[in-house]
Amino acid sequence: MKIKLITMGLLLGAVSLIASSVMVSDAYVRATPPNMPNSAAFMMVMNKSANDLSIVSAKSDVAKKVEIHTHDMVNGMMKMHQVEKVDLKAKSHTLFAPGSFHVMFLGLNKSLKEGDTVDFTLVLSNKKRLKSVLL
Ligand SMILES: [Cu+2]
Repeated sequence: MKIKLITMGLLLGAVSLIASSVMVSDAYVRATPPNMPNSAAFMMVMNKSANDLSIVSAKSDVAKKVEIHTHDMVNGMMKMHQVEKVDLKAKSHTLFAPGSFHVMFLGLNKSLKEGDTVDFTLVLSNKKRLKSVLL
């Protein structure tokens, strides 16, 4: 079902990994045709703890720059822009999805094919790191 939402590219697969009380599930990255410089990762992030947290940055070797983005409606058009953080309210989940929050990979070091492995790290406000591996 998710694949149908993606205009270009395919699901690379999904794995979830855990760092303490925050969990990532259903993570996937857009596959890219050759010469496509950018891609994005989407996922569900669950904060199972009793504390409000936030994601403050993301890191990966797959691209020169990794940013956290969201989309807003500007003059009737969806535009994406970088955000400083994504709040993860206590005992709730936050969706990274097309048209909303996403981890943006800018300047890919290679094109991403279905079946590739992409790993990236989300840095939380409590200094903990969530390592996600997309297969
Ligand atoms: Cu973006």
